[in-house]
Amino acid sequence: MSTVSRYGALALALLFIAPTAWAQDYTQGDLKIVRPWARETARMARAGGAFMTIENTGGAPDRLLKAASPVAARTEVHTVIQDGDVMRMREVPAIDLAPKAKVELKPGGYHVMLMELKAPLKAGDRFPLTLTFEKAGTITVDISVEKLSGTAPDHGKMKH
Ligand SMILES: [Cu+2]
Repeated sequence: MSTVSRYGALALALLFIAPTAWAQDYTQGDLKIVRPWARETARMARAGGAFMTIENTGGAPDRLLKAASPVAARTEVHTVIQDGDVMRMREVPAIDLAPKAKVELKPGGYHVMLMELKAPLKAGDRFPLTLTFEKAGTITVDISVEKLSGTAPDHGKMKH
């Protein structure tokens, strides 16, 4: 099935569930991708972060190598490091997924950086994100854009 028709079917299915019930998990080979989401961005922001938990249920290590999305011209895999009293983002070549490990991509830590956004990400929107793993291959997940309360770092404003 093509990505386009899969998303068409997904959009149709969404008509029948309440938005608050949205919390789709995905399985790809030995990997489970739990609750993929992105933070709403400010109106003029050109970058945003996407987050999820990736669980490796298998007995062999895997790695998240890259991500891509039609909402961003460029996508990188980032971590956040503390540099004095400044938090900075760094691109990483991959995120290691050890056997039986659960790796959380979250604000202030690992994230998928959506760069050169074509439009701001608005709470309630959804968009596809394609993840490429070394062993498990490629999977497209549906990202739900959410408002983020609290003081988690705003990835659109952080230094690189
Ligand atoms: Cu980043």
